[in-house]
Amino acid sequence: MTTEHGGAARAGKAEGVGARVPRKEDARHLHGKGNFVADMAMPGLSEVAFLRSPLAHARIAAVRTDDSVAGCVILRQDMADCRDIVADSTLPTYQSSAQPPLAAGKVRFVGEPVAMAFAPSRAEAEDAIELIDVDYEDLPVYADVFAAQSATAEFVHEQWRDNVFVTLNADRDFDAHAGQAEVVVKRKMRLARQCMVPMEGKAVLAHWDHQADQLVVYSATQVPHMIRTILAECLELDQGQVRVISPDVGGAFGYKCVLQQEELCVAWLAKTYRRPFRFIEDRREHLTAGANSREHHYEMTAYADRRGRLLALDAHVTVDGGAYSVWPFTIGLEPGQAVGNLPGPYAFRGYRCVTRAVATNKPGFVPYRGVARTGVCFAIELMMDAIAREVGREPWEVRLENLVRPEQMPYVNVTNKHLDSGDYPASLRKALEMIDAAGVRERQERGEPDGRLIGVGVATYTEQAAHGTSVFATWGTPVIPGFDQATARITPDGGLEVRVGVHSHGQGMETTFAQIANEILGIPVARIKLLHGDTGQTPYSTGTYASRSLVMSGGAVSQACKRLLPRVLHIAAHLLGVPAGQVAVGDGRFAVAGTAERAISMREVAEAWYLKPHLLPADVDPQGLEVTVGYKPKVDTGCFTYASQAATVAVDPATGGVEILDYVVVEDCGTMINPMVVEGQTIGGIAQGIGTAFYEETPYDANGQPLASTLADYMLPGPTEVPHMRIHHFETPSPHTEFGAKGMGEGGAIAPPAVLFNAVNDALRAVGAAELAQTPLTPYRVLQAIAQGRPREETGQAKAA
Ligand code: MCN
Ligand code: SMO
Repeated sequence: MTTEHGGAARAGKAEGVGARVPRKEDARHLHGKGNFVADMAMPGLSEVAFLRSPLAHARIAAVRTDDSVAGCVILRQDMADCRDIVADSTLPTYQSSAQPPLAAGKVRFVGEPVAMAFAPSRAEAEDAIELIDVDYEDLPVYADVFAAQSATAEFVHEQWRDNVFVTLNADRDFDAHAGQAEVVVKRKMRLARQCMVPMEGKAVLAHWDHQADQLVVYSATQVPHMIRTILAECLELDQGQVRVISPDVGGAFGYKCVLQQEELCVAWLAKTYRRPFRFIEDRREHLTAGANSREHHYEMTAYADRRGRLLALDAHVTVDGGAYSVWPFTIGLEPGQAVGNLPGPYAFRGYRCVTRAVATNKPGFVPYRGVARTGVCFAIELMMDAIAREVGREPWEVRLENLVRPEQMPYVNVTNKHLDSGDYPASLRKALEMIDAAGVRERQERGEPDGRLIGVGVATYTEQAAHGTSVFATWGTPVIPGFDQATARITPDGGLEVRVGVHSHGQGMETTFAQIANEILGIPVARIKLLHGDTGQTPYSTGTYASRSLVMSGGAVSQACKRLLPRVLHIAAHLLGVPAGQVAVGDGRFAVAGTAERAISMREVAEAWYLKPHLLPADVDPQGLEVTVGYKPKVDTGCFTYASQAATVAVDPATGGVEILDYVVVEDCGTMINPMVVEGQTIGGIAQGIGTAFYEETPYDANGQPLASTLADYMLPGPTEVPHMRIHHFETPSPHTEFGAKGMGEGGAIAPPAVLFNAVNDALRAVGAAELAQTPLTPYRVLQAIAQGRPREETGQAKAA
């Protein structure tokens, strides 16, 4: 059942599930007391700098190092005991790339680390780098994904048969459904290459703990346990000899869910020299040599009836994969997500899709908030608007013809996604009401006094979240997520420690997971401590990505607390001298039902177990007040959060400038643990989506040189570009998860490019402009679109009337 509300705290839930509890983690950040890798001090610490390739594709002919720095400069050949990073998928056709910790033999992108130097300060390390001389021999550069795809020799990876990492094909009843079409609509779309630009870049500090005989790695990572696994493998250490701690992390967004080369290099230094080393990525390194994302190219053909009902879709998706496949998700993740999620919230039944990930001479492609779904939402939602134009209906009317309806739920779609619950059409109708689409149409009729053009755009999307074992198994990634575990331990004074293997780097889990525990055990949120991000203290988890932490680890927290509850009640009942069935829990106290005055505290129960065992019942559970429980949802194909977003924009036809006048969201992530956190996540995601839509691009020239190397040329949205957003919630519980909650951390970032392009294209119809379909939507491109007018040959009728 879908319930609807503005996100108010539910009655009677002071701190539990559904309450707007302020985030516990904010105080330390607001007071500058966070603990980031760059804050750490350690005696004898060496800082590391990397010599990076100035060329995109070249053979390394010779390297000469000045004698004065010989002892502190490292090349690949000095690291014989360090393995390359190999991230292979078992998908058919997959070609394997081995990424060396430092380039060996040749370089494959500008910024690829070729050597590293260490010194007491970063400045001295950079000076040492200056004293290394490398002779390069140019190789043909693949800066364009289509040129790379058709190359016949001198591939990015020389042993390959071509430059294609992997090709995925889907064909579900395409011909049968396409054959019924009355209207055929073709479009091309493209998303630019982008960086992630978290406030904190890569950061890693590693040292050898002689007492524990362990390599200890502090890394700004989302996935500490996986980093431990792969570092041990690459460095040929026992896993027991490696401890990875992810401290405070200044945003991650997917950039930090993979093993980074520099992480491996610094860990190798600490293992080899048995002393501390650190690397902090600077902004230029991030923008030029850090990972890339988002670059997808679409060629779409829609087959529809005259009402705009989509019958079949034919898509070619090309992903510019960069030079190396990243561990553990591989470059297979992006095409895998694209081919599977392109149908989005729609119910059509004919589908054909060819998706390729192609190797080019650019940094590797890394998951970024939304992972392919930002691209596929852009493609399918622009297509919906194009169909609407073709059949002469409103874009929302066409969507309402196509959205999966609530009575069809649960719905298995054309790519076998198990859409679990929700009312997609209702979310769209509500968004239209909030944005006042009818009012915008009237305004367009009247015209604006300042001569600007008004437009309205919508997009509806699904966010597959917390997809688990079976989904990753089909992608054949080196690591497949399974059960997530949580440990819950009541402390001797009646507080609670919760340990999870995921990591919170802005998502507010220190608060929301405490709310889950509070819901079950009644312990105040202030007295619940979440321990996360330290492999030495927490149960294994593949970590935080795919909006999975709440469903998976949060689900495990719920289960662990539920497991503790009867043990606590049993002791409490004994202390109260009544049968366990008569004891009720509330606010960390246990009362005998019906007698308010007979109650004891959690502290008294905990004290009995830890400090006064002579008071315990004879049949007390010897496992005590600590438990570790593993959990995954009943169905592990993921839960599907969805939302409709809508915007009104004003376009200045003289300058090409666009202003967002209004932005609304109607989202449904099932039961919300904390509506305020959900809104914060949504707003942050939308800010990033606005960046994708209007500003962000890492352009490369024909030589593979990155052209945006500072924040003056890599544009980000700031406070003045991000409008106030109005958010409305639906809550349709997922049938598969604890509390019916669905993951939602990425969702905000999925729809904005689609919403804003549709809105701008709607505004520009008045002047007969060409449709814009390439991010970022810059003023220059708006003016170009106006100048070009709409290309007629892009559309046509399938059958003569
Ligand atoms: N939540 C809730 N009720 C729900 C769903 C979620 O209260 N029904 C809360 C959760 O308890 C959690 C937060 O919302 O506090 C996000 O939960 P979830 O959707 O499980 O996502 P994850 O915690 O797994 O976070 C990962 C996701 C991803 S994949 C990216 S990318 C991303 C994102 O979250 N990166 C972020 N949000 C980010 N936010 C910040 N500040 N920084 C990042 O790097
Ligand atoms: S890009 Mo999020 O870490 O899945």
